[in-house]
Amino acid sequence: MLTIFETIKHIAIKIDHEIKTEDLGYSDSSNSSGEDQLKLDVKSDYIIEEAFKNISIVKSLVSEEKEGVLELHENGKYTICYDPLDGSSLADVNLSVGSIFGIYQGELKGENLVASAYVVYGPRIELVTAIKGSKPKHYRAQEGLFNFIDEITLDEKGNINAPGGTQQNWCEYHKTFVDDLFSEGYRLRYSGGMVPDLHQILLKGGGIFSYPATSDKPYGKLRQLFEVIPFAFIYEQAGGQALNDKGMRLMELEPSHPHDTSPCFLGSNYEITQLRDAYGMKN
Ligand code: AHM
Ligand code: MG
Repeated sequence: MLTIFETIKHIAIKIDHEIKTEDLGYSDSSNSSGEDQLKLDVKSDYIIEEAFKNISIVKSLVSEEKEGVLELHENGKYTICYDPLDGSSLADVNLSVGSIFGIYQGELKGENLVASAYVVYGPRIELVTAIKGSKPKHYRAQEGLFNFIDEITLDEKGNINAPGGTQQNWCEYHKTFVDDLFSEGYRLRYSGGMVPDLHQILLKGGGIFSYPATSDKPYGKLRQLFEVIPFAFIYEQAGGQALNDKGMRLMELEPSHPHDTSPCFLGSNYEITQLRDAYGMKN
């Protein structure tokens, strides 16, 4: 796993360079969800693919930017599902973006995720890695090297509320849930990039990020293998919880297609209890 995390560090430095220098416009192509791809999406995807091509423990790759599985090494152990540049449409307004990596062993489903990592490209480059049985580790890059900062532990209760999705399309009980948190004094912190939004909650002690089912997106927006499950793992390892809208752990998701999405709620314990009450989920 160390080799994979080391490779991610090299990838992060390269993608950060592209973010700072590449043209911010669209490419001529679209991804498997039918969305137009930015040149940065295509470049980041290429950087990741090239980097893992040489790592023999990597059996295959699945990218948010591509349909299907890219087989790399027959005797490899892991499949890496990744979102090369999440929130890339925020790059042209100079907000933070990120890369997300879910490392799976065996069939592609939540319970087979063995490690995950994400990179935040902001004023600095930061990396968080997680493996089973230990707290997530937080690193910050300086002059091309990643220094270990600390292990991440979520407080039982935070004060950040990051509610995703278009409000007009929320259902009533979701509106009530979000409003009740604000009435308790929670502060709105939402950039529209899930990587910096979830990173902020992790580092500032706690709170909740939600991307619910909406009338226009009944299965949510965020993709299970590349976005939802890797972050669910990190939140659980940090002492928090991660559920879908039925109260099921996101780590129990079993996508039937690599690009399947899920409503998702990730947060510290207090906010997840509030969610269960508002949604009428069983405890
Ligand atoms: P992307 O992978 O196409 O960049 O989409 C994912 C992003 C998340 O970072 C963010 O939470 C969400 O889309 C916001 O979407 P929207 O503004 O459409 O609600
Ligand atoms: Mg994404």
